[in-house]
Parts: sequence; structure tokens; C-alpha cells
Amino acid sequence: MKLLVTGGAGFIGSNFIHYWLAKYPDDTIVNLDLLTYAGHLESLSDLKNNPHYTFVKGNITDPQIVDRLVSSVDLIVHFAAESHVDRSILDPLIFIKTNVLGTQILLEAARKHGTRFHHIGTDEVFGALPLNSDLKFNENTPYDPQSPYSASKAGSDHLVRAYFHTFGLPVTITNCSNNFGPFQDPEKFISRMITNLLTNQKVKVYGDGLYVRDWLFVEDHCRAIDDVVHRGQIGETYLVGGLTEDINNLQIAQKVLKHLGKDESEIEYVTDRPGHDRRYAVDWTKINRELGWEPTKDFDACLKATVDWYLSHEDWWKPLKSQSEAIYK
Ligand code: NAD
Ligand code: TDX
Repeated sequence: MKLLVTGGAGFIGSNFIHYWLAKYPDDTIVNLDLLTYAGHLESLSDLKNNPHYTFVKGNITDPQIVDRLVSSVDLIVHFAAESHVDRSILDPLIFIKTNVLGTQILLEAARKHGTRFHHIGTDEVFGALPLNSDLKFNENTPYDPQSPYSASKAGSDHLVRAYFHTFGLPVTITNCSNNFGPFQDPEKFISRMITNLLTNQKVKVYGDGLYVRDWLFVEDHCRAIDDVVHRGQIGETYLVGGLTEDINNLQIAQKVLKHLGKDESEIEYVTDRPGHDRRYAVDWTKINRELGWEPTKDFDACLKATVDWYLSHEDWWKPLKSQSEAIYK
């Protein structure tokens, strides 16, 4: 199979390319990525001489380049996006251009060439859940995005479904919860926290720290995409989540501090994010029932593996650190 992966130099995309080529070494991957601040070719340096992997620098909003690449592949796995909620509060427009318009341009090329399309969505499109409840998002939860980021991702999901219903394009969608793991840009909560602690800065906890995310190890996410691409029902959406019971940001910080032998005096409470979603929780029964997928059982082991990865990959994240902290100045 020949795949076009968009956004493959980003966090999840680069993990996905590693995962896929290890599992399906005879497949071929073309990685289309603009190399924005979030794209890092160093994450894929081990594949430089792999004849099954090609990198193309380009914008998913460029119809010519997209059409040319789509014309030669069997499957598109679409990760490319502006992905950071805090940046979408500072500058929403680029989120609409990349996430909404870029997805439409890819869909149009897929329609022209009849190409199978898998779209990477987020659980943030469903809005926020209350604390201390058993409520979870599922495939029937109404959309209720709260940030410019999640609104733009909601727009892209709607377009993907519209291309299925209107044009019969063979699509699938996964909406997943917060990923963590190797190669995550130091701008996100867990990666920022670890790299702050490794550079003698405090952990920045927004607001009261009692916000809950449904943490998903990135390898588990890659496995879910693999399952849906190969065995998912065309036109369907699958929600993908983690295995932790509700765990809040402060509790995550305590675990990371413990792994690094530090104490809670390293925590600094900072101004809250405007419109901050209180809690996300994902019901992944459908993908489990239909495809047998489930997340890794040991969250603490995955978190420790992530801390260890950052400890041994300073050369990867250190050059990115000042740029990612600059948006908070
Ligand atoms: P990321 O920000 O780490 O990477 C995004 C990649 O897309 C970068 O390599 C960037 O250079 C590239 N890109 C951005 N604009 C582009 C454009 N116009 N043309 C081509 N390439 C462009 O993101 P991520 O965390 O790896 O997320 C990947 C996907 O998964 C996104 O669609 C995101 O919405 C979704 N998602 C992420 C999470 C998470 O926890 N990180 C959770 C749910 C869903
Ligand atoms: O320094 C921080 N301190 C802090 O308390 C940062 C960066 C975040 N936070 C909080 C905000 C959230 O409650 O931690 C939680 C996680 O924040 P982010 O890592 O920014 O993730 P989130 O906003 O939940 O969105 C992420 O998951 C869903 C990804 O960035 C999205 O791309 C994905 O769709």
C-alpha cells in the first residue's frame, strides 16, 4: 500500500510513520508537511535512507501539490493541523486556514482520485464535561466546540462526513483524547512540564489545576488508526481514549515530579486559559467492540517511559524550548 501522511513531522504523525514502517515495511509513505514551528524533521532522521519513505515540504492548502501527491497513493492519513489550543486563542485565523480549508483541499483531491481518506479528529469537538460525573463522550455526543482550535477541528470533521454523504468518498474518522509520549513538542502540558523541570523552571499549572484529560499513549493511538484503516467501517467515526480513571493536571504533575525526584514546591499556579474545558472523558466501547482495540493498561509505566525519553533526548527538545515558551511571555 502507498500512503500519503499529512503532518508527519509533527508529534503523532512522526510516531505513526515509525509505527507503520516497522509493522508494514513493504508499504511506502509520502510525508507532506509544511514544517511549521511544530514540524521537526529530526523526529524522522532514522528514515533518511529508507527507500520506502519520502518527505515533501508543502502546504495542505496548496491544491497543486496536494493533487499531485494524492494521485499516486492508495490511502491518505490526515494529521496536519494547527494543534495547540493556547495558540488558537492568540491567533485563530491560521487554524481556520489549515484545519478547515486544508482539509477541504485534501478531500477534493481524494474525491477526484477516489482515494481512501482517514481523518484524525479530537475529542475536544464535543466541548467539556462536568467534574465528578460518570459522563463520557461517545460517537453520538453532539458537537459543542469551545475554542477556536476545537471549532476548526469540528469544521474539518463535518467536511469529511459531508464528502462521504454527498460524494461517497470512502472515509473514516477517529476522534481521540490527549496524546502523550516521545517527540511531543515541548508546548503541550506533559512535555512542557518535563522539559521545564529539566531546565530548572517550574511546572506551570493553569488555574486550580483540577482539569481532567483522558490521557492516551501515542503508540496506542497509532494502533487504533491502524485498526480503523484496515477494518473500520467506511463512513464511520470511532472514539479513542485512555485507561486512566479521572486524573487531574495536578495529579499528573505530582507523578512527573516523583519520577524526577522533585517535590511540589516546583509547581507554579498561573493565570487560567480563557474558556478552559473542565473535563474530557472518552467512551471507547465502539472501537473495542467492533475492532478489539483497547488502550495500554499501565498509564504510570507509559508516563515514566515518556519522562525517560525526554531525559535521554535533550538534543531533540532543547533547541525547541525557547520558541515554545515565547508564546507565554
Ligand atoms: P503537531 O502540532 O505536533 O503537528 C502538526 C504537524 O502538521 C506539524 O508537523 C506541522 O508542520 C504540520 N502542518 C501544520 N500546518 C500544515 C500545513 N498547512 N500543511 C502541511 N503541514 C502542516 O500535532 P499533533 O499533536 O501531532 O496532532 C496531529 C493531529 O492529531 C492533529 O490533527 C490534531 O488536531 C490531532 N489530535 C491531537 C491530539 C494530541 O493530543 N496531540 C489529540 C487529538 C487529536
Ligand atoms: O503549561 C500548561 N499548563 C497547564 O495546566 C499547559 C500547556 C497546559 N495546561 C493544562 C491545560 C489542559 O487542562 O493541561 C491540560 C492539557 O493542555 P494541553 O497539553 O495544551 O492540551 P489540550 O488543550 O487538552 O489539547 C490537547 O489534546 C487534544 C492537544 O493539544 C490537542 O491538539 C488535542 O486535540
